[in-house]
Amino acid sequence: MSQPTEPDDDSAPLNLASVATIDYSSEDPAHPVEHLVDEHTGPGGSYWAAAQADTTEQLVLEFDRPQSIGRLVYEVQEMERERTQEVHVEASTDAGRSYHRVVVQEYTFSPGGATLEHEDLRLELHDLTHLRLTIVPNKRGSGVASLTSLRVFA
Ligand SMILES: [Ca+2]
Repeated sequence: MSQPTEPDDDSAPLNLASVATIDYSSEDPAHPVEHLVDEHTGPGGSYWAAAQADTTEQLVLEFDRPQSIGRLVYEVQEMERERTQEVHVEASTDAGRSYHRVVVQEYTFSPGGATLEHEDLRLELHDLTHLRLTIVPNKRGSGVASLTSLRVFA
C-alpha cells in the first residue's frame, strides 16, 4: 500500500498479548505465533507458520473481556510458491459456543508478481469474546498456512 491508510480517529492497535490469549491449531517452532503480533510487519517481517503444509489451520483470539473491533489488518507474504490462501474471519459473542461469519478473503500469490497480501478491513463488531481466523493455505496450489502480522483496532 503506497497511500497512508491510518485513520485520524483511532491510533494504536490493541496490544493483543495483553488483552487476549491466542490459541492456534499448529505452529512451526521456527515461526511461532508470537511473530504474528510483534513489531516486524511488512515485507520480510517475522511470521507465524503452521507446522505442516496443506492443512487448514485456526487461530483464535480469546479476549479477556468483551471487545469491540472497528478495524482488522493482516498481512501474508509468500515468495516461493504460486498458491491461493483463503482466510475466514468469524466472531463469537457467547464465549465461543457459536460463531458468525465476518468476512472471507482470498489472495493468490505469484513468485513473479504478487507476494505480499495486505488486508485492511473496516468492521463494526461489539462485545466479542472470540475472533477466529481459519486459514486455508492451498485453496489453489500447495503450501503452508502463514500470517506475517495481525493487528486489531478497537
Ligand atoms: Ca511479524
